[in-house]
Amino acid sequence: MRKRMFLLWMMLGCLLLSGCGEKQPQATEPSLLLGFSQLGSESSWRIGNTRDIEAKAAEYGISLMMENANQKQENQIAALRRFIAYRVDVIAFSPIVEEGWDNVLKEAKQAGIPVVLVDRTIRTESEDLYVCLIGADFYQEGVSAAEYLLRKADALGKDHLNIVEITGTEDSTPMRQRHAGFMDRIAGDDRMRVLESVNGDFLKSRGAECMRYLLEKYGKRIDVIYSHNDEMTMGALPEIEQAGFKPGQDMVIISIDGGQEAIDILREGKINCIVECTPMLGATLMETALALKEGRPVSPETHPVEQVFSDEQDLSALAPRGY
Ligand code: GYE
Repeated sequence: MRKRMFLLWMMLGCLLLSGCGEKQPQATEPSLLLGFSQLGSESSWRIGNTRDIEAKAAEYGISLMMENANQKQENQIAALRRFIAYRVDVIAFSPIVEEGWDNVLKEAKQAGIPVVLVDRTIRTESEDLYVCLIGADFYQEGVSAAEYLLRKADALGKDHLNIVEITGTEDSTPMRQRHAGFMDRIAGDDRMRVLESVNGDFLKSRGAECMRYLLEKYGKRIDVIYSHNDEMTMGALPEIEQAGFKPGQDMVIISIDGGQEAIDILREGKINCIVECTPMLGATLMETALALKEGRPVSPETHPVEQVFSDEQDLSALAPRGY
């Protein structure tokens, strides 16, 4: 793959250097060149998303320039600038945070290259700096997590539940909206009390650190852990066990994503509920890129259909998750 990418970049470089930047109608020319800036590899969700985009680009015969920003916004901005310099047909990116994109997006607009947001959204001065968003409804995911908890509280007959929240990357769309949806939905139910929200940056190691801190501070007062992704949940679980508690029994564990490893842990009973967030956005991205290249209209927002997996269901027949 790397070798193929390298050759492609070399070919493009030669074309630019020889003053032939304009695409020539050659038999070997790909139908569409898509530049995609992935934000990092922080989770199995992200790795699944990267693989899906690569696989779908190959399936659709779309030439993909993929760059991984390793969790740094400045790397993403640099990648977008390279895509503009290479005059790709379409730029797509998964913005690590919501703010700080206006300048580079204005450059893309001036170059006449349409921009598609994948997975997360941004805040801009003007909405016309990008064409559309393909990603999950994170607010609804937060609402679904809260609705599971309300049902669980009924089932347990509890009149009081202390909640701790481990959130994703600060200022990212899933962090903001998963928090907001959850808080809005539990508001007004006086059984629910949030002790503290801490930032785990969507990382397993940070999930463990956050959990250690929360256990030291609140110990057995914690009834519920709401974690914004599976990775942080999997970091937190061993900490809970080491502190002498049984996750899934002494503490209700709610997670988001639904990768295979977490689903297996849910089946073991150590996680109570996982709200699905699918990383399989590649096909919609390829369809969108082709439509943009051909000047067809695209829908401004596309959300994948998502489910909730929990200890309320029989999950024995659930198909392999693929991420
Ligand atoms: O939930 C998390 C990943 O933006 C939906 O980012 C994505 C989130 C996903 O790191 O695992």
